[in-house]
Amino acid sequence: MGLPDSAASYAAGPDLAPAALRSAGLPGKLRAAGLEVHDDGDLPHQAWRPDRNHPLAQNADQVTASLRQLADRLGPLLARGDFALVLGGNCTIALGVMAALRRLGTGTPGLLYVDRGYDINTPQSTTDGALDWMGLAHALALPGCVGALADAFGPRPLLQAHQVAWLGVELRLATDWEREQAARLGLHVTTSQALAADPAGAAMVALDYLPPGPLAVHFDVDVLDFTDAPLAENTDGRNTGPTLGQAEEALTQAARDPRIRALSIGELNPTRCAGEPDVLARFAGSIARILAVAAG
Ligand SMILES: [Mn+2]
Repeated sequence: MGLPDSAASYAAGPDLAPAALRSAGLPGKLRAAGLEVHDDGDLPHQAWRPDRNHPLAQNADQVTASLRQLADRLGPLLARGDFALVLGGNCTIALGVMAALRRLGTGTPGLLYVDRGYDINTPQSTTDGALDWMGLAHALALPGCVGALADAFGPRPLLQAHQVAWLGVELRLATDWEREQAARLGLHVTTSQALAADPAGAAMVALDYLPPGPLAVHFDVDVLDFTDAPLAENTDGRNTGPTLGQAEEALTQAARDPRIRALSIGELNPTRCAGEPDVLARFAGSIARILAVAAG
């Protein structure tokens, strides 16, 4: 399923990702890897525009409505036993996936959050007003978050700290607020450096921390070394972090985990690789190999 939506982003661009991944041959590569694919299509296209009435939490109502729609669409699909591949869009899509997993009622769900950032800012901790790096603050219902989004999926919090393991965080890019919250809540974090040094080992440590219920993996492509794979909206990751091949190793480890039910991909902006569009096919190939392991 695609979520061609950049309402929570810094600018338009990530809304183009589902179409770009389809054109790069993702469905065909999944089938060639032996998977049975049902393309559930896309939710409505929404391109970012400035929200001058709510500058510090831009387009929050639109984002909330779209995530509720995502959770509703994923529910029946997960209930019939399908694996969900969700193409964002931005990192807030992880909330829609976790809401759907919680509703399954098959145990406490866990989230492996593969991201260069914690994404636990709030409208009060930054002046940017982009919800894409505030998603998990809303899942955890941290002080200062937007009530409507924190309450969008039933009783808050959607997630407790013990349900999330962060993998690939670049600590020097975290805001002071994020560092304080991570320390206060004892968040389980594996750094970008540790992920690149031992991808499978780092993933195993993170997976070990998570509860026994259904597992979702969220893959923000900003975790990647941007020079190796120029895919992310955020270009901070030049010459640091795992290569696409190393990230594939880590996600393959997660794919071997019997709890896995969903993979979401966020923050891919296809205009970033206009000069080297082949990277999209390379990325699609990695995703297909990872999901083939999950299915096997
Ligand atoms: Mn992110």
